[in-house]
Amino acid sequence: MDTIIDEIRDRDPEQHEFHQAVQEVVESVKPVLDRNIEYRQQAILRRITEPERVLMFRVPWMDDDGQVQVNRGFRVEMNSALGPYKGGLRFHASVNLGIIKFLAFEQVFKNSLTTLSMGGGKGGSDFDPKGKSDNEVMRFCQSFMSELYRHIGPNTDVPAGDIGVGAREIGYLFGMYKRLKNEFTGVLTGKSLAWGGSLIRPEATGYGAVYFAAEMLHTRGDSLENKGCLVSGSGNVAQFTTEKIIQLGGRVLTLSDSSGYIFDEQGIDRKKLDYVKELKNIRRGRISEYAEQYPSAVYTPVNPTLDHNPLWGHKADCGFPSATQNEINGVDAQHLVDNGVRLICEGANMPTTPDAVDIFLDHRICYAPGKAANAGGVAVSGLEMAQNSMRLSWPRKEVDDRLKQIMKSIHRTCLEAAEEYGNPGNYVAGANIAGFVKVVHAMLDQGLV
Ligand code: NDP
Ligand code: 2IT
Repeated sequence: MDTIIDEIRDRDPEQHEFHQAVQEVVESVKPVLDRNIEYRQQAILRRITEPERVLMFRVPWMDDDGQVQVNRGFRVEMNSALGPYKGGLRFHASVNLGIIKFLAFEQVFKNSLTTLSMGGGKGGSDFDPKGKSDNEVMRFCQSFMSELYRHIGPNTDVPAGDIGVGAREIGYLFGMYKRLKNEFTGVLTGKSLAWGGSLIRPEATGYGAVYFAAEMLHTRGDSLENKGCLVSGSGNVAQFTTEKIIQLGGRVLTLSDSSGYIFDEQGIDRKKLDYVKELKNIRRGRISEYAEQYPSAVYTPVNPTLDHNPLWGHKADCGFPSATQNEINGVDAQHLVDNGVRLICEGANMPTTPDAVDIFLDHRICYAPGKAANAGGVAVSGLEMAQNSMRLSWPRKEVDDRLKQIMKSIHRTCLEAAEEYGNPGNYVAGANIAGFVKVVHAMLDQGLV
């Protein structure tokens, strides 16, 4: 196994996030490989870590000043053993091939855990939507889709949103696909309700993460009632995580964006959350404005000279990292533990560095990795695909009930797999093993392809 990780590092030395994601999965599944000699004979690890297809393309577009801009587009089709490639698109200046590969790799196991028929993929661009006009975003999306449309389809590869891709971007992308293919199909998820979207899809990732957290606490005879919670991010996942925590009686104390964070000692209530939604989704403003609106809050800008993020230094019972990868490092994890944190539930993908994960596990914190805890988003995307295929829409309660059931079932599956392979209570081992085993069985059934 060490050889495989070395090979991956030597082959693509700059893909640090991908190495990190692979290392974690490979370490977790060692007991599975030890029990199944066939997996080694069939070179399963080599196959599962190599994308089935990688697309990279030029995305030229014209800005409002008439200047030509060129971005890079990506789609990594990682694994189709369980169904069509499925996973979001991320538009963010930091996007590169290593980040998209790590996200596509995680997506394979996450989608497997949902039990729906979805393979894993991820895409995106280093385009930064911040500060761009709606027209610029539309021209970019149209150019992006004018290449991507060749490679996707409702039974081939079904993209969705992620950082920087929300309802607006999905609309522009869908419009261009429809024009190019002359087809109205469920080729993207996260669509608006009026034209094929599913109720609860916008809420699903955040709600699902909180359902998962509630399940973890339940195993310890506890609940979210009166729990102080630190939430990072202020986008889709953070907003609906906050909404569900409030509904379940918890208190959210923080939110952030890439410029800084707010700490509101009185807690973020429904009215304040409505303000955040309007600020971030409609005005596309900055979280610093929250502290101008509500004097109970203090805004702290990002300080790049610090070796830690002060958001995680506040005393709280639960942490819900919901912004981006590697946002909790070892120093942050130690601060959280010293302050008595009981639960960390990852709304974001891989927000915790490996040394920080070790600190949580060593201290027996309830720690839920993203591929289990944030699977509610892609699960409801799967339900959107099902509704599109039937040309029907289910009521809100039906989708929410299915989401709850799926999160409960993922929670149980993680615990059972962890127990079966000698690591009881460890959700990292459980999620990786359960997700992996199902994909591997399908790969073996389907032969060497
Ligand atoms: P959004 O674009 O809606 O929000 C992202 C939030 O995180 C913003 O507040 C953004 O701040 C902040 N952020 C982004 N990059 C950074 C960074 N490098 N440093 C600090 N803050 C940052 O995205 P989502 O809420 O959809 O995604 C958040 C996380 O959840 C991601 O890790 C994503 O992969 C994951 N996820 C999303 C799912 C979904 O259904 N949307 C499903 C499962 C996981 P700013 O406004 O300054 O950019
Ligand atoms: O990381 C993720 O699971 C997502 N961004 C959602 C993917 C999807 O296809 O809904």
